[in-house]
Amino acid sequence: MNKLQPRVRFFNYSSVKAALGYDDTTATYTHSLNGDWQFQYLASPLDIPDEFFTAAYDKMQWSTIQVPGHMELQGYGEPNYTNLDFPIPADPPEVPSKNPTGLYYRTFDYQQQLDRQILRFDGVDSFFKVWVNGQSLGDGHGSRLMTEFDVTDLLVEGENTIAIEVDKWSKYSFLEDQDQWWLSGIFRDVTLLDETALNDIQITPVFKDDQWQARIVLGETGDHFAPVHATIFDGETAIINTTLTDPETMIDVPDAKEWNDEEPNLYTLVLSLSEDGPFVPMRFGFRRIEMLDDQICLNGVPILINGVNRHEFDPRRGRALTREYIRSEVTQIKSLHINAIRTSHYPDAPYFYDVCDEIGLMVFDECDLETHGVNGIDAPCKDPYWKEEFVERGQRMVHRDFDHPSIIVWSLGNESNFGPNFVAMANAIRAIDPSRMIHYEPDQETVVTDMYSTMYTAIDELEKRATRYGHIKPHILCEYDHAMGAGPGSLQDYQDVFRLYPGLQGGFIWEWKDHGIAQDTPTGTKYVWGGAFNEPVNDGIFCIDGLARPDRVPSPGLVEFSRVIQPFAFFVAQNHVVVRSLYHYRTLTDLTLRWTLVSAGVEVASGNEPIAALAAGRLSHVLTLAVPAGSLEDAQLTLSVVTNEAVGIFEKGSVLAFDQVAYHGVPAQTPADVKVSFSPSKLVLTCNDSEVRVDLGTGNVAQLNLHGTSVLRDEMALNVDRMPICNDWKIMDDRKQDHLAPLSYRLEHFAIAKSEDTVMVLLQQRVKPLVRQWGIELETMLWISASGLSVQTRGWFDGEDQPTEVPRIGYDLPLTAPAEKISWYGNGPTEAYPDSYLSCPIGSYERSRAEWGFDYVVPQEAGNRMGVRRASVTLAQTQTALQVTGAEPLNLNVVGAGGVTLQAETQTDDLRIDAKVAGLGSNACGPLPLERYRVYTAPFDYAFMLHF
Ligand code: IPT
Repeated sequence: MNKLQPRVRFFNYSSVKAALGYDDTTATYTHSLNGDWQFQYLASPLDIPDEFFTAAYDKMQWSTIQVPGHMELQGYGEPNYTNLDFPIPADPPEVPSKNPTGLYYRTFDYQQQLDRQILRFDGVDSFFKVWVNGQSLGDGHGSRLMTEFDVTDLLVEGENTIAIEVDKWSKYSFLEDQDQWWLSGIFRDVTLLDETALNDIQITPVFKDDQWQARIVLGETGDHFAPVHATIFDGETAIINTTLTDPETMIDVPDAKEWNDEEPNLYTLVLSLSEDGPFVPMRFGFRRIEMLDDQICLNGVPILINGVNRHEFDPRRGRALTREYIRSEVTQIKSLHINAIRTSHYPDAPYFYDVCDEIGLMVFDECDLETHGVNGIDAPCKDPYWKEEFVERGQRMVHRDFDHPSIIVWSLGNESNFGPNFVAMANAIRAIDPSRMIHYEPDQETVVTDMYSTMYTAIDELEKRATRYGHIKPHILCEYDHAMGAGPGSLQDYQDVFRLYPGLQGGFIWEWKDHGIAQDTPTGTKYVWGGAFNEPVNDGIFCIDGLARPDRVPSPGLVEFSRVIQPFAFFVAQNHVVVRSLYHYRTLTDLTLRWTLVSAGVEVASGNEPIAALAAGRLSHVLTLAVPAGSLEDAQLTLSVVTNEAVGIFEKGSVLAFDQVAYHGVPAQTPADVKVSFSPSKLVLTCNDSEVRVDLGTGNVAQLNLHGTSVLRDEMALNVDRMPICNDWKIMDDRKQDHLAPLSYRLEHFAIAKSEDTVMVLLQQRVKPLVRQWGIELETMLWISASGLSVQTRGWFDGEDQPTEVPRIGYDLPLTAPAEKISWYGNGPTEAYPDSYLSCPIGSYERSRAEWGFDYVVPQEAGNRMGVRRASVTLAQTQTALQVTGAEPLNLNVVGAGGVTLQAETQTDDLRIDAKVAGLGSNACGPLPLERYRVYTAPFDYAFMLHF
């Protein structure tokens, strides 16, 4: 009867100024009951002495305990770590009669200030009963949810008493089986609040007709709605002043600045029933979450979650976190470029969301619900007995946290199977708040959820799912790259697929930090895991599986994660650099590119280049680094983006991103005049008297004109097939099924960066075979400068039916005239393949077309040259020399048009520049090439240059 319906968490302040300060620890009408309480620890609730029930508290024996805090971390009982097992019989809803129980008691002085008084518990684990001045107030549960009681009729002026019984185990424990230490007690704030009739505040930002509005829904106690003064502040400035005469009002907010995780603009609504106060502030932000083109979008932009799962944990205080701890931890997370947090697996302390709102993190707010240890056929989610409890847990979370802009998704819980109680819970959540999306991983068919969610999915499996055609919901990895001990590996590989596939919108690493409990020893602090307290059932080191140590020292894996998700990407060719912003919203001005060139460990040159204002997702200009001409041995170019001014939490001089690339040198600079022009179907790039044309349909280089001579007969395109050799015959039927050739090409996206003498074109292409569903995502950078056309390509195979191997990966250049003469520096003089090249030492060689490929009696693939550093191919007729160099040794071949054996009579050739070429084997009668000589459909990258 005294228990309040779920509502938002708010405070009354005595002045507008104090309200805008938003520090509830100083709110006049707020009386903290935190601090030392009298305490008695019992083995069971059956042992509670009569004096407790008769309020004869001074006749009882008391020790003390700190509130907030856990009993087990203050000498009462011991922590127990389990992942999914219950350390009690899995016999819901029954709990053992031996059930550690804490009795809490204190007095407090109180003078009435406002109409009604509320007693608020932010977190008590797991079940409690309360008495005020000896009168029973009721009970509470839902360990990480807020419980409030109306105590107006129970308080007296002057001294009051409050007594609380906390049971460690309750039937609700079966819904709170999260992978963490079992720690009980009053572990979050206890507060007495003076309030007016104002009872609830829900603010929903609404974007309509290009205009932001705030929908304000207020709750009041009593039968009539009393008008409420409402002022919206932008910082300290009142921008809207009005009186709300209805429980629901729409307020237009012209020119509202949007909230996003990069630019977390906040507004404060200050409400009061009377002009003299008290004043209730509520922060909010203008942002919208919607599904556009099957992607979750924040303010119209698809999100990419680079997040962590975060448990609340302090190695000395458990889940009883101080505000300082929360702020410093969340700030640390933000400083590492992490942009999202899943509150695994329960709603966090309220202050956490204030910090996320303020510094900009996207939050998946997860309900306090995990039934891992009892997830069988009679899992609680399927049992009507638990239905109401499921629904209420959802409602309590959503009501408490309704106004936080950082929360973009409600998560129904973790690992609790799927069934009708979740359907009811999701419906109840949508009824309160249709403005956010719903997540719940075990809902694998997305019956109630807005997104697919999986855990620890392998990258190839993700690619398969991502490339399924048809309109499907997006995919989020609610947990991936388990960070236990050394590792996790493949962070960049995950990042690559997140960035490649629109349907993959990122994920949350499991998990942010180890939960080792601190123990002081004569030699210093050590951190212990499950079993350290001789728990008969425990899961050992599974709680030591974070990116950071318990003391928040970043592991190498965390440093790596931060590097992988850094907000800038670098593209480099020789001494030309393009920086790309990977931010989604913010434009950054005042950035510097800092660079250092080191050869054999010795610095050769360094410098700073200003980067002009860089909008989200955009490329910078081509920045040219002043390095001396000539080639360098064993050289690395290290680049970083540094802030010239403070940006959010980053101070002036912060390194926001860095990269290092191998550097081979630059030729003496010749003046170049580079121009870019478009026709509807072509992009034309000219440099002095040479020209490169890119087809805007396929994304391939369609023409290369060297000083007035066209060298391409057709598009230069990536291919993966070669003419079969005799040793392929047993696998040819399978290979035909893969339809390796011909391939088709589609340009998906391109961007251009330019300077006076250099242009870079970034191309994203989709390459597909006929018939099949597999494909290659290709990202290619074309650089055009006085030196020539530099091609840098990265590719990822995908699709459910993708072949596991191909005979080669590389570009075919259909030549306008036969290759009359080829000279090269590399393995030679004859053909060489990875499993057959010892007779071909590296050297400088020259061969005519007729001498190029071995004339096998049965026509087949022939002629590959390996280890090629540089080559020159002279075309017949024009005598144009097409010069090729590779940053790394290349494969080079001249074949008949379309890849057939060179023939004297056809005289139409293709030049092949391959990243990878498969070995030969002897499978005509013997085995296939050894594994190490095969070309697998793994991601690849390579680069070469065609000189002007
Ligand atoms: C997954 C849990 O969701 C998470 O809480 C944690 O326990 C993690 O495992 C292991 O550290 S569930 C697992 C069955 C994949």
